[in-house]
Amino acid sequence: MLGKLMRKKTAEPDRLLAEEIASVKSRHIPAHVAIIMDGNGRWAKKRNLPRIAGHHEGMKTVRKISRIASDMGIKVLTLYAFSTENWKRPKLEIDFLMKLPGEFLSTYLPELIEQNVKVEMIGNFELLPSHTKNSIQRAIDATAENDGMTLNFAMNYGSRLELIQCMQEIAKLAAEGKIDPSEIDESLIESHLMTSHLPEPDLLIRTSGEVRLSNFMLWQLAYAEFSFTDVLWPDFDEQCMVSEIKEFQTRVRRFGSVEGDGNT
Ligand code: V07
Repeated sequence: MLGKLMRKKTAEPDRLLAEEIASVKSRHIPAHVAIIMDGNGRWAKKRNLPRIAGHHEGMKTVRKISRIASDMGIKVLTLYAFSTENWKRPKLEIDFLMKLPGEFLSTYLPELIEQNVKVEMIGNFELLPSHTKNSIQRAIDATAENDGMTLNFAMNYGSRLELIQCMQEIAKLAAEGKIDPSEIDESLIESHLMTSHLPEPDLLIRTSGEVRLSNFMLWQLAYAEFSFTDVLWPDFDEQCMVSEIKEFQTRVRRFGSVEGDGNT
């Protein structure tokens, strides 16, 4: 009896969600969604828990949102997991954060493989602790042949550093006489960014009510739709993600056209 009641309680939202996914899929799906996963510390504070408890809960949200993004047919999901500024946090918190990729992957890698997800990373890989690098590299290798959704983690990523490295590479080519400065255009710059192989994000979501970019994909987000939600990342669920995509679908994308690009 109890089992039946519990099933009824959970099956109905599942069916509604499945219907919503089907309806969302019949319209234009953003190819690339980028998310700033903010509010983990605040989620923990509200519950009198240590910040690391919020980070751990946030990791479970990563799993939920990756799965539904893949179900909706999103081709690339970029998640801002650790910024170059995050090194300023207390050492114990950093140590905990650096263990999350290993924990996440030892729990969920089989599931990602089953979903045909390809794991990738942008950011300065070399400066991560070796146990973190090893976990991520193993996941990248194990999923390299997958051709479903790309789950792209921004780890030790900062957009200004990315642009500095890009400019240094291009300046070197110019100094060596391999290119002429007049050949520097958008496509050359893009080819020297960490996202050179990915489409530009169509949608940026930031959770937890902060309305800032915080050094995230400054070049790549030039034409993206932005969505800021007050929901804290650990509370951001499948329904929130579907609603974000539905909202995206109602916005008219007019970039490059004469009308309504906001600069005339
Ligand atoms: C982290 C959980 C999500 C909220 C934001 C802060 C804490 C998953 C990963 C991860 C990274 C690379 C990878 C597999 C998983 C992760 C960090 C923090 C540093 F290949 N969640 N998560 N990495 N949080």
